[in-house]
Amino acid sequence: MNPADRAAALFADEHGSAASAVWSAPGRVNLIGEHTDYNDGFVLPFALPHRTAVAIRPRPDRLLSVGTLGSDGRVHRAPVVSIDELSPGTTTGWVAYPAGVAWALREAGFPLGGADLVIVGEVPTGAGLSSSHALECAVALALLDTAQLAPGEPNAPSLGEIARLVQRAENDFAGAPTGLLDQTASLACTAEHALFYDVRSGDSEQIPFDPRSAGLELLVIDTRVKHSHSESGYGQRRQGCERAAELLGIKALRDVPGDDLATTLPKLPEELRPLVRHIVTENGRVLATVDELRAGRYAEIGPLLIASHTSLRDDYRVSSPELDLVVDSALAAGALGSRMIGGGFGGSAIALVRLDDRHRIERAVQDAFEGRHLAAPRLFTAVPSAGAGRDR
Ligand code: GAF
Repeated sequence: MNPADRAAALFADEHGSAASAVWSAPGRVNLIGEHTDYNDGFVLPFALPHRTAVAIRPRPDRLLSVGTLGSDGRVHRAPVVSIDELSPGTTTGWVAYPAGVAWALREAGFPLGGADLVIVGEVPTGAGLSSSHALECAVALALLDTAQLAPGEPNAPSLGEIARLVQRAENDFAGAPTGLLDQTASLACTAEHALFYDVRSGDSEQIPFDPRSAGLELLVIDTRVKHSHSESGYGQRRQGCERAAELLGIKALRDVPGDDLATTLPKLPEELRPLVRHIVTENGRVLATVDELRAGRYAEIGPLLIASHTSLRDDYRVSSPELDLVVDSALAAGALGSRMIGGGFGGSAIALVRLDDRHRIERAVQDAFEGRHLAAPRLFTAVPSAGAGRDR
């Protein structure tokens, strides 16, 4: 059963009658453009088929009751909270994500009543595939729907505005200083496309991306080493970038032209130079990848993926031994390109492979993990899929 049907069925079990709507939102893979989003740069994500669904029904008392399907097959209900009493720090654990979205919507002046929610998620958690944003985007859309403000309704906020509200929930309520990549991907991606998104201008373009049509597959390889933004060096990297921009007298590192790197870097303290080099070169790689995809030259993006990983590993220093092992073993076995994705410090990598090589490469990565006595990685083929929407 898909997560939307499951959420609808569980809602009826839990609450004795049907939900008024079910919304779902996907996890994402970022093809390239890592850590560029909070530097006003370019990203190129696509949505995964894995989704988080939220069955919802409004209630009149401004209370929020949230249940989520656990790995034990049971619905775990968090204590009921009053929407009026939500404030950062009052809620911890998984419920901070849906509660944070309600808080951000309330703060922005949206006329929310209360709601009962039942959540079913199938995006792997802690895998760098944006499970928290899938949850937050589905909750945001479901809550807006209870106020007749879902996309398509008169006076509904735009997808860009919803993405910013979700970012506020994540930054100020859940305490993770993330950028705009993941929410935008979850809300705005379409099947068989990657989303070329310019974070500064808010402009986006759907770029056809269907690896199978070129005899290729894009594998996602989850190292099963959990990553967490609030505990990781993510915030430190972000602060480093902001400091560098300030020292250079520019709004964001987006403003350093690629051909100015040689003159720009010596103006900065030694420790900030590799961060700046990564952001500037990564923005260039996004643009180059878009050019290749537009020309239908999918295999040609391989070297760009490899260069992105090298830059994330050596300059931005957000890779991990397990992510490097995936990339090295996949490339040694014939992958056309491979790199870590997402915030880093754990989570997943991708590998672009020829269909005929898939099983050999999969085996090689598994053997490499077994050889180091590491837990077996989880592998699947990523199919660019639809963004968030209403299921029922
Ligand atoms: C995480 C963050 F949530 C994104 O905003 C982005 O910065 C990404 O790491 C790195 O590109 O997924």
